[in-house]
Formats: sequence, structure tokens, C-alpha cells
Amino acid sequence: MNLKDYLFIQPEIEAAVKAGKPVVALESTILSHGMPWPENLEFAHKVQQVVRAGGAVPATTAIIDGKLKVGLDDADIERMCRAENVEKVSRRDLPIMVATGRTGATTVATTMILASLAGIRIFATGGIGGVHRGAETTMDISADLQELAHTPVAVVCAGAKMILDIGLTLEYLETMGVPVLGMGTEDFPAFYCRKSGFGVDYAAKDELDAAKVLKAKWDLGLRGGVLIGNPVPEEYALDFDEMNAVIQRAIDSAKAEGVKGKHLTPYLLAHIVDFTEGRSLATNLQLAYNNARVASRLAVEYSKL
Ligand code: PSU
Ligand code: MN
Repeated sequence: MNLKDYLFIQPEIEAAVKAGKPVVALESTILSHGMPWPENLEFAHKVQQVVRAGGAVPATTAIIDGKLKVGLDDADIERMCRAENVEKVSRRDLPIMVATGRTGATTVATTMILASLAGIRIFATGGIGGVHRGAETTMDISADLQELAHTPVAVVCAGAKMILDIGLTLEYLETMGVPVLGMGTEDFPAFYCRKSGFGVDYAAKDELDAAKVLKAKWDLGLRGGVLIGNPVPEEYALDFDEMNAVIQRAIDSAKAEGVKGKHLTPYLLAHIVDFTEGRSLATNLQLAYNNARVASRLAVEYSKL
């Protein structure tokens, strides 16, 4: 077995990792199954520029014709954004995709796996998967949480959407030994809103402060990742009660249509955009840029420790 038969890392990224320079991984499910065309295409390019402007090399990941790719060319990016015959790939799907040569977008879990294989420690996304509302009967808990328990990558997100049970998600992370940091906040953010009402384990003052936690965790040989909640900029935040109602409507509609499993999260995301007439998309774009900005600074600080 040679990993090189499976894993394809862009030369610029490989060189940066080797030299210990800052690199930030980016996921592709947010493109294929989290945002509509063509806004996703503009986002995919712009978020990479934001990472570069922050002093790091962007590494968007995907499965292209069965190959694990770290760093996508323009054609790959467009393929992810058009999302025709692009599957959503989490940990369990990965070997099937590779063995059958199919094309898919990486979730937070799979992006962490690819990043880790490539030696990348920092990853920026929008929101993570978590314990779904009603999980006490459906058992719907995203594989993203298990990945955070096992794979050494720090994930910068805007918290968790209220499609999830944020309290149970944080309980699960505690059980799995995953530190949850707030970037300049004591309150774990709720994606569209700056506060969820649930506290974090540590409010990092800035990126250097957070980078020291990563270094300490991995120096100690503690397995797994770190979750960093970075609140959406004030000017783009949406009203908590309004979004709660919109999300409840989307959940009810999914239930009525019998949507389950891996299709549930993309279904809810698309319906939330519809129900807010695109306002939620504008917020989603801005919080993701903001996470890319923080992740690049974090990668820069981490590379200096
Ligand atoms: N939450 C969002 N936007 C997203 C996702 C989640 O606000 O795009 C995507 C991410 O790729 C995440 C995945 O890893 O959905 C989680 O899916 P599931 O709940 O099926 O594990
Ligand atoms: Mn699920």
C-alpha cells in the first residue's frame, strides 16, 4: 500500500506543509450541499483569497473520480459547485467512493481526515454537524463529532446551527474530550446568531491564545481536535427568535416529507435559505469568510510556536 496511490496534494500545499508554513483546509460539502449555485462558485474562490490575504495557503478538499484531493484546480471547484453527481461523503462513505472511483464533496469529518493525511492542522468551515434535535429517538448524531474526538485538526466554525441540539452537541464533545474554545466570546455561537446561551470551555483572547491550546494538546499527545467557535460579525447576525422559528418550520417540513440520514442536513440548509428569501445565505457567506480569516491567523500563530 502506498498512500500516494490515493492522496493527491497540490505541490504548493505540500511544499508549505513540509516547510512548516501556515495552511488552512477548506471543505467542499459547504459548496455542493450547503449553498446554491452560482453563489457557491463565487464563494469558493473568494474564501481561498481570504485565506491567502491572511497569510496562509488554502487547501480545499474533495474526492474527484475516487482520488483524495487536497487542493482543487478551477475545474474541480466548478464541478463541486455545479454538484451534478457529487455525493456527500462522510467517514463511512470514503472507502466506497475511492474503490468505485466516484466524485464527492467532503464534510467536516472527511475534510479533517484528508487534512490530517496531508499534515494540515487548521481547518475553516461554516457550521459543523452535531447532535440533531430529537436525536434521543432518531440517533442522528453527525460523524463530525467522532472525527473531532480522533483526528488532530482544529476546526474554526461559527458554532452550530439550531437545526442541532446545541446543548447535547456540547455534552457529546465533552464526553469525547474535545476542547471547545470561543474566539473572543464566553458563549458558544449559534451560526446565524452570536450567542447560543451555552458556554465554551475557554474564551480565547485572540488567535495566539488559541494556538497555544492547540500546541499544548498535541504536545501532550492527546488525540483528536479542537473546536473553535467564532461568532458571525455583528452587522450580519440574524434575529435569534426569527431563525429559531424558520428552523422549526424546516424541521417540520423534513419530518412531513420523511427526510432522514445524510439528506437531512442539506435539506434543512436549502429550506432555511428559501424561507428567509436568501437573507440567511448572505449571513452564511459572511460568517464563512470570517472563519477563514480567523483560521489563517490561527495557522500563522501556530506555525510560529
Ligand atoms: N452545517 C452547516 N453547513 C454545512 C454543513 C453543516 O451549517 O454545509 C455540512 C458540513 O459539511 C457538515 C455536514 O460536516 O453538513 C454535516 O452533515 P451530517 O449532519 O449529515 O453529518
Ligand atoms: Mn446525520
